[in-house]
Amino acid sequence: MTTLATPPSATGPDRLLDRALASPLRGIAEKVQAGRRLSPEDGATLFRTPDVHAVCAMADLVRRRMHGDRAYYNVNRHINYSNVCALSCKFCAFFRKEGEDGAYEMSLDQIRAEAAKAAEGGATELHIVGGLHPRLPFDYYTSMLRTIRETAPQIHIKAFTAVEIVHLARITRRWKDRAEGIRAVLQDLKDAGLGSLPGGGAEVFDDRVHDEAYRGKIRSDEWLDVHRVAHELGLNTNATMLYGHIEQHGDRLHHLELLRTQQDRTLRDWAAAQGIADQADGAVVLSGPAASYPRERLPMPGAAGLRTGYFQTIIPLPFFPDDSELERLPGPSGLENLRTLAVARLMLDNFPHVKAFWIMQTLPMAQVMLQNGADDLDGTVVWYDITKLGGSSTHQEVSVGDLRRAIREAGLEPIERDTLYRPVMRDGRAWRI
Ligand code: V47
Repeated sequence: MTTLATPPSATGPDRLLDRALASPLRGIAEKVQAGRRLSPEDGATLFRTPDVHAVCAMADLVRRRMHGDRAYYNVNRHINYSNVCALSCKFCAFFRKEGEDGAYEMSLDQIRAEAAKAAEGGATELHIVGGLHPRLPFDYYTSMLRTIRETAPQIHIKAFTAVEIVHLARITRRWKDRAEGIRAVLQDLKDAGLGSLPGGGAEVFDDRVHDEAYRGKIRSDEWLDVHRVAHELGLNTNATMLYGHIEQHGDRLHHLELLRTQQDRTLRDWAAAQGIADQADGAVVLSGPAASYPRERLPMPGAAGLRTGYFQTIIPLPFFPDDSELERLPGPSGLENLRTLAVARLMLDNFPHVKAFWIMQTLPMAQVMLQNGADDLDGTVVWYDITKLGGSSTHQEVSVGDLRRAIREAGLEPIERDTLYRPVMRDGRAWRI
């Protein structure tokens, strides 16, 4: 039996990993142990095998290598500034057309009040997204950011999906030269106070699924371009994957592959400065045994040799069918959620973090995921309009105590982080990095 280079875990998955080493998954388990990149064929095997526990054990090994016994949460607030959207994505139950019952847009005064409440509650982050509003001018978005900056100067603003960024480039007629248009919009938003981009709007990078379920939305190349330019401007970003609707496992793997390839390019110089060896095809793998990382294993803002932003976290989002045009579909099962998160951890070997977004996974399920590849639960959230658990209101809040307890019960140490995953020192509502 091979000995692991990592300390044994309180969660006891080593026994399960041994099982993977002795099973048809042996070839994959050996690669994971050695820190070699998994191929799309390996990913397909991980989705196919009945031995979900072995998949999860390998994901847990990787998580422990990257984060030891730490797991993260943050104190944040989400603002969905408008649900009016020019698009009509079939999976979405959030959007309304202008003038339709329930359509809204928040005024700058409402935004200011939300920012003040967030600051009073000790939040370190505002997560802001909305629909593609056909009439709000660009000035609304920059004023929103400046208003928040004035009201709550310490709070990090993570705002606007790549889809909104492209919309803003279009309404300001800066879309002719795509990369330059994106850059100009992002630079204006950054000047007004934008701190990072959330991972939304990616859905699943596949043209067939795109045309059937979210026609009219930006495609994968545009989504990836926005994030690439954001990284060039020094902004960190996240990535999501919406699964469990009309896509197939192969589509999920293709999605993960595109993210992984882009992150390789982004991290190449930093990895060289860290003495991290390139693998075949320039792969930068961050999930190997400790000996592969003579200096830092994970990128952090301001690190030596890091001149750009990067993808911080992947957030697998399980499809919620309720009230959407795809309501006939069942949505993914609990086991599928667990497996997809574990596969994302294993395939995205160059993404520092994997988030189990408790709002969509439920807190009990997100807690289980902490032992199966996830290292982050997201935050206190407070209001969330995009998806609601059967019949619940948009008020969806957990306390810091709930999040910390969930992490402790999973055998891990809860660490409050800011948006960029720096540990937060807190004294009540006051905090510093
Ligand atoms: O882009 C919409 C998804 C996303 C449904 O970056 C749905 O830290 C499931 O991106 N069922 C928004 N999902 C959420 C998001 C996010 C969440 C938490 C953290 C971060 C981050 C980002 O929600 C949308 C879309 O993909 N979504 N409708 C639905 N019916």
